[in-house]
Amino acid sequence: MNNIFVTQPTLPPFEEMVESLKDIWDSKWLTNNGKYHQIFEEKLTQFLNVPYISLFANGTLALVSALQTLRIAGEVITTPYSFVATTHSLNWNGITPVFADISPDNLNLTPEKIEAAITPKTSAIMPVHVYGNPSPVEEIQRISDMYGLKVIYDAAHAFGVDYKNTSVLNFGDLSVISFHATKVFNTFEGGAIISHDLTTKRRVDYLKNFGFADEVTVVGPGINAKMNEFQAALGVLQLKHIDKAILKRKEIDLLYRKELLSVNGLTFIEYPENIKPNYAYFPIFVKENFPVSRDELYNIFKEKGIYVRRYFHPLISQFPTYRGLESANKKNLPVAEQTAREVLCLPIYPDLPLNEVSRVINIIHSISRTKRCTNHKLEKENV
Ligand code: T4K
Repeated sequence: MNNIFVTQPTLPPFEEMVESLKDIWDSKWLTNNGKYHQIFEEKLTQFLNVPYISLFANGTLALVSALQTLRIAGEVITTPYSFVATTHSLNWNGITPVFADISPDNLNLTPEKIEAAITPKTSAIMPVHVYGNPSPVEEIQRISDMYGLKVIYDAAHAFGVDYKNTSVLNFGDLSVISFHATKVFNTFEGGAIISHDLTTKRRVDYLKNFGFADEVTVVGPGINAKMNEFQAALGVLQLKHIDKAILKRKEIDLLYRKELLSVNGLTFIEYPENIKPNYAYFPIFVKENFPVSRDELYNIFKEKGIYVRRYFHPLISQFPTYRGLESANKKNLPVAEQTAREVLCLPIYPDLPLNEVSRVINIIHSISRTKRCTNHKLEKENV
């Protein structure tokens, strides 16, 4: 049997990339706003229907640079239920992260908890559209207007997601996306910042290029976070195939939803009607009344060569770098704590055959038919 991963990168036909590579080789222009960089930036701006995009070497450097762009300092309110890069980007800027709890409905920061976490030192909010599910963008805007805070969305998961018929990337002061190999849209590594006016885009572009505004002017402590021509050329090709890739994800998502709906002790997130999802992840939540615990289910899959993942366990607030913070206290984050204990992300990617999805589903069905043991251990003979 084949190994199955939580995700696998989608790639364009190899021959298409060879053509682009030949072109890059011939041109000898490899990075620093080259031809493919310019083409990709323009095509991506149109595809995502956003005002301005600045391409980056990866999403983490884009997050770090977004905070620099807006000169964010002091405290930033953020979610513990994310990939660790979200909080690390604050740390790299000398900012104190303040964790707030998430909503059980969409696993994003809740407006009430954000508001309750504001102090005189708060300068911004960094919410995450976790799994591509939009944060409560209108309420967050209301809070930011009222308290004079900036909003930088970590939209690493939200490529192609619409909210009320507009890209979810159009909300907040800046949004950051990731094109890492494991994402819905990849350029091997890569990322971007979405900004709403040309002045801000220019500042982002200076900062990702060491702060150079021209040959002799450095406007700030910039970094090298530029996307190279290889990544950009791949991005241009990926755009031709992305719609089909998202449709294939949708097919898998629907199959899981249909087949797992009736399983006692498992839940999953419903998509609200006013969004167009990208089907980036398929998280399930293993409740107390499922015959095995989340970790036992994880190990059963692993033994069968199915490498599911516990995104996002442990919570960022539990890592040694952050667990000493007052806001990292488990009592402050009950929903995030419970979600991190229950979550398991099932495999979902365009090249995953439906019969393999059925294999995953059948394993869950056969476990769900076993009796729950008092110590939450699987009665192995029944599986
Ligand atoms: N903010 C959020 C909310 C994020 O989720 C992320 C990244 C970021 C910010 C930062 O963006 P980047 O700087 O990465 O652009 C993975 C990714 O490395 C990371 O990009 C992603 N989030 C996170 C959710 O997942 P790992 O440590 O779980 O990846 P890894 O290497 O274990 O890969 C997972 C599975 O994917 C493997 O079991 C097999 C498959 N895989 C992976 C790679 C790299 C492949 O099939 N091919 C590959 O090339 O973090």
